[in-house]
Amino acid sequence: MWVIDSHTEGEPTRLVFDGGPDLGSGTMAERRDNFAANFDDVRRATILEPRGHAAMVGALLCRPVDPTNAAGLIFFNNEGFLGMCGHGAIGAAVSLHRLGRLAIGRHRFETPVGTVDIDLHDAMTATIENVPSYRTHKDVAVKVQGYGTMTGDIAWGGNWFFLGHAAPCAITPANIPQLTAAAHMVRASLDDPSVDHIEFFEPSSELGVNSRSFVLCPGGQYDRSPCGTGTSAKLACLAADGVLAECEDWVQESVIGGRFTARYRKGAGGAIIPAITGRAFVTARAELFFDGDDPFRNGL
Ligand code: PYC
Repeated sequence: MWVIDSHTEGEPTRLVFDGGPDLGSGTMAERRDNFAANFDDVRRATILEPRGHAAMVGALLCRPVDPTNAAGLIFFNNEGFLGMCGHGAIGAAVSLHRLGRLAIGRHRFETPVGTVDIDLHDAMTATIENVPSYRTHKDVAVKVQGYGTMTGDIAWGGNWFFLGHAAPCAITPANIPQLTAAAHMVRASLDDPSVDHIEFFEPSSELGVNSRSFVLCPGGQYDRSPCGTGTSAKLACLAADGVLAECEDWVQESVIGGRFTARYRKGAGGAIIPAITGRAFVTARAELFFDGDDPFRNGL
């Protein structure tokens, strides 16, 4: 299997560009279901130790259903599969460009939750125009053992998010263990298991940055990037509250200081179409081996 690794604002993506499982010719959602049902050992072997690590996000490059689209992408992590992945789509675009398979310019990627536009500006910078994003619940009060009642919104940005109005402590790298523990407790306290990403926000002290966030991903890892789908969910809430105008920039910073610049245009039925700009850097290109005698060949 051939992979190319990158990080987008600190968050890793491993793009499988050759030698991945044959998932047939259905939609990306059908192929994702086939992947989950029949090739979960491939998911694990590709990104877990000893070849990867728990924070790694995988992206399987697929032939698109619509030949006018650039590619299909199926995103996966240490625990399972993602609907969309903003940092992963930016990483995939930059990596495909490095491989000579994607020109600078505008393209479309098919994902399990819809087709997204990607504008590759240069060899490291891309804007992803995400799937329609929207808030479903405002000011949900959640009783969280050890933390009292925490309130937040629930929104879709290509994955489901609970967006806490307040953080349990300052959003700093030193507090990542406490933030992770609190976000785990929030997730365990929510009624809806499909809401599997938890975000906390605080205002940023950096000039030109609107907000700093902490994002817990479904596999228990924190997002090193500001999270493309999470920023999309945030924009959906800001738009619904009338505090961010169409086309106005919103700069979202991650707990480790990575930044996305985001904006939205209005979509159908009250949804917004978020656009997220960020940078990715290619870190490696490798052939992965799976030795039949290796007791840990399917990952740890
Ligand atoms: O950037 O959308 C994102 C994302 C989801 C999970 C990790 N990153």
